[in-house]
Amino acid sequence: MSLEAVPTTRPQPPNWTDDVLPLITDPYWIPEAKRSGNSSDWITEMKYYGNWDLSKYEDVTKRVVSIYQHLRSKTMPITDDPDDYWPEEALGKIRLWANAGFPLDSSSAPAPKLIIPQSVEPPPTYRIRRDIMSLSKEELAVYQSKLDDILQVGHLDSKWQELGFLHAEWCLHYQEATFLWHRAYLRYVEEQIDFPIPYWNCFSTGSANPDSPFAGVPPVFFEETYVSPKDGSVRPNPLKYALALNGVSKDPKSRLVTRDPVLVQGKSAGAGWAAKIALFTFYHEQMSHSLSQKNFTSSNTAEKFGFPWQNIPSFGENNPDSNYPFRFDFDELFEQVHDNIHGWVGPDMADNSYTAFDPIFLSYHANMDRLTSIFLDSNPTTQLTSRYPLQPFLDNGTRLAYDDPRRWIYTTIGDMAKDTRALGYTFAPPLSPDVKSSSLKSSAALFSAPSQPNGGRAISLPLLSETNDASNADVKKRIPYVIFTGVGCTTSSYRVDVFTPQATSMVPNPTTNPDFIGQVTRIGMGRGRVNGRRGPGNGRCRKPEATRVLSAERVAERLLEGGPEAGVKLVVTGFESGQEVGEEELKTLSGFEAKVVWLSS
Ligand SMILES: [Cu+2]
Repeated sequence: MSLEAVPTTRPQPPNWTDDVLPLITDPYWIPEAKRSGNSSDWITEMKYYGNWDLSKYEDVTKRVVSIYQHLRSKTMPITDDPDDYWPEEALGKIRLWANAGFPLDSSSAPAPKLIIPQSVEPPPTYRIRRDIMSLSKEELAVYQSKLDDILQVGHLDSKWQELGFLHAEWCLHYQEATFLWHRAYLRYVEEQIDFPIPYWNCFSTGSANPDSPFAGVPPVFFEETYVSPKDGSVRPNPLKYALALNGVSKDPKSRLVTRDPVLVQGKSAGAGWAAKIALFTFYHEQMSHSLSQKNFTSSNTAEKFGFPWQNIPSFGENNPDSNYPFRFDFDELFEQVHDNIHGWVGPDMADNSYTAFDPIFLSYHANMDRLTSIFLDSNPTTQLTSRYPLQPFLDNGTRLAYDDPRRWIYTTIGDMAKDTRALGYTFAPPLSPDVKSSSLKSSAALFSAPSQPNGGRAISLPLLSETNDASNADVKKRIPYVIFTGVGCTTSSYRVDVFTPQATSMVPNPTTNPDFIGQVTRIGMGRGRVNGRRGPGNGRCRKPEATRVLSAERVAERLLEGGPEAGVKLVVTGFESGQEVGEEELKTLSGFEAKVVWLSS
């Protein structure tokens, strides 16, 4: 290692007073509004953790190597916001200052000595996925031009069409791989466009309030034009004008992707808008419920992956059936609400074969990926089936192979379950904050509170006689859940609205109808590229063994009034027809029967 750091070419090395202390007390790379607050937080934290003062010359000189190493490896500062990380330029100042013998101010004579060698490792760079609502017009235009010029969303025979089919024909659903498969997909798309996909935070507090600018799908998806950063020309907005599957939308009148008319109209839809946005009250409850679980998954795919050990509190030779319950795990509960929001956006987004042709899909999934990473960070002892291949992705989702028979070369669940920074990206915090979810740790809190190893949470389906006995003195302390079992792939998409047995109104509006319990959306896998050639049951769909769970806590009193056997009323609506599905047709489908169970809280 040479002494290149010694300031032979510079008249003055950095000194503490003019150069180093300001990095700590007035970090120039942080937006001005947050600067002094962040600075005093860093100083307070170091006083707390190490009992030394980051703003004191003596304390910093004594610990400079360790401070530099922690700053550069980004374990300091403790933050959720990648903007807080020290840039390479600021780190260089600290290094040169130390190697010059810690000059106090511009009058101190340098005393060169190598203390911190220049790093051989390149500085880590991440793509930072930002809240799409926080991007300026110019920043958005860069993203729009990538979709326009590289992916060519308006053209057949384009990368965009290939990506849409890649999702339609290879994606995994109803299993632990779902969100990690989609992580690889997003990663691959980002590699194509060399740009971090901005996320649509549908878990923001604003998204459930019809008057908030955060309600509904972000406005940029409905804008007519954008200004190309390449040549300044005004062009059709690719976030709106994307060509649907083979140029035919789920709504066959359109060549372009289509969305629910209420979302297109926005606030001018009046009462329809308010009712549509009000559904996010439920979606947020469902998301919080899934994020508050302790297990990512249980190996209920026992016949494939082994024993469902996470559900079993103690092993015995006669484990009762009730130890093998429906699952209260992150992956299934999160997929359930994920399906609802797909259905909520409408025609193309509501069908699994069509969905990835709508650019909303990318921003929507970027957010689901963000929430998945929050879950994984909050539950660092999560166990997954690490070796399961996520075809057709290779090399952490950066490349594809569609027909290579070597299963071991593909990206695996384990590859995708890593800290996203190991995969080259991270997230900036949302503009409207996430709905509070008390069990979640921010990644910053992880440093201060070592996580408990989780042994899994056993939630078993109690015997019906036990749960549905309304005379049981305990019942008031229990929470009712509406459970659908035997859920699997269907060809078409359906919306299932759930009401109390006394319901007289079948309007699915949570604010006006006290008998509305909630909604389950079943996203159809579609028929795929050629009618009839591909559909559910081609081997990518598991046996119908998933469950869907709605909390009915809000209507507990009314369910009790209805008597223990009363159950719930369902209205099933087909997405394509917009019509209620008759009983005869329902009998041919699996997973459309609900039961109410009362579980202790
Ligand atoms: Cu999805």
